[in-house]
Amino acid sequence: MASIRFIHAADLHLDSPFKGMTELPQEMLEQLRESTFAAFDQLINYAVETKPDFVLIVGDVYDGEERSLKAQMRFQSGMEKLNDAAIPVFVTYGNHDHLNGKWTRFALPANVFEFGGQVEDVCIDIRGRRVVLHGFSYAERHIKERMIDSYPVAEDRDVLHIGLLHGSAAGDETHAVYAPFTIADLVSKRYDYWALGHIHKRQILHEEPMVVYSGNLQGRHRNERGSKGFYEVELDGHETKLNFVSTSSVVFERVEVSCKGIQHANEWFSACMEAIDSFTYENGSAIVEIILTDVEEMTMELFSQSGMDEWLHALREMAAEREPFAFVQKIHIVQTSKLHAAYEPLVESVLQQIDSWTTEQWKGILEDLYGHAQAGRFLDRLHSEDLMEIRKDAEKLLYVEMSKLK
Ligand SMILES: [Mn+2]
Repeated sequence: MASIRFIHAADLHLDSPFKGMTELPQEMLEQLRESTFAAFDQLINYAVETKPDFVLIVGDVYDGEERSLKAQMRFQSGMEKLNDAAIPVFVTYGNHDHLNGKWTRFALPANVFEFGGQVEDVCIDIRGRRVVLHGFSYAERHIKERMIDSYPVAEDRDVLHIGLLHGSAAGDETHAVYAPFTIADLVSKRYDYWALGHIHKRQILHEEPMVVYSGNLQGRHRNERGSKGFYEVELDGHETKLNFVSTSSVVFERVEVSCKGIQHANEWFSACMEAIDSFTYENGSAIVEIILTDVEEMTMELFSQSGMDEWLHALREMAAEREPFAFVQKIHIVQTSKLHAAYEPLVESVLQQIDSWTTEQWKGILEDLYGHAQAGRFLDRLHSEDLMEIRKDAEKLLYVEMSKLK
């Protein structure tokens, strides 16, 4: 039977205020404050050009429960473009734009279906194929109950079922847990695809059936790093194909700069700018944290000759002249010798663990990689020098990661 193709997006957070970013020069701040809209426009343009069967938006269209007039106006205009292109849109509202908020009313065009406060089903027909969508909007900000229990189990195998759910896995302590579920709960509903929202990090929780967080369209702070966007999904009832489409107009990221052999300030500025330029060349405008690695005594001495604030401001000034823009939010120093003292016992215990692995255990550990249908063909056999190299890399990685914990 013919396949269907749709867009799975979530967490647009239109009109995010980027409150903590006031250090940015005016022009950059304006671009950043426009970024959630720019990302949304990318989504709309992509849909108009590629004409998917429908678009799903799984919660947090708006950043605030008052749904700013500007945000609604821009959303309205996007929905009208999709209406003109005859593309249906299915929207659920999340904890940020729950139904109990107060906002200026707009009437969205006829192509947009908004889910209400209880789990409901919508049947659509795509080229003779029946598709049922199941979802709900947040009736109020804090939905702590297991909404998953209200989703019906799919009985009819010739119909495609898609669940829309804005919430998080029970027991996830990194986010406020709303509308909690377990992966087993989702799988037990026998749907063909679960379109999740709420967690801003893009991730696939389960395959067959696919359980997917598309992540947000645009990063909002330094903990929402990397390229952001939505998934284009192709479903035929047997196979699911996912295509990630990037929309972020400003990327948050950590950029590493090796300070090996650096003795003079100009060498340091060149090393940083080279790293920044190559990052923005690939990713466009960016807000970066610079992670200085391989910092030896000699370079520490250089840094001590001026205040760290001065280094930061001088580097910001240099980066500000670039197009696409780069803003250096922070500089972290990973000083090789000092770190060793503080983290040595911890790293040492990990290295001892690595050293204790037999050849058989190494094989087991690397099995996924070597057994991979595509990647496996490109890998050489591992020699003992390679294992030593991996051990060294692991050591370095541990120090770098731990230095970021401060
Ligand atoms: Mn959100």
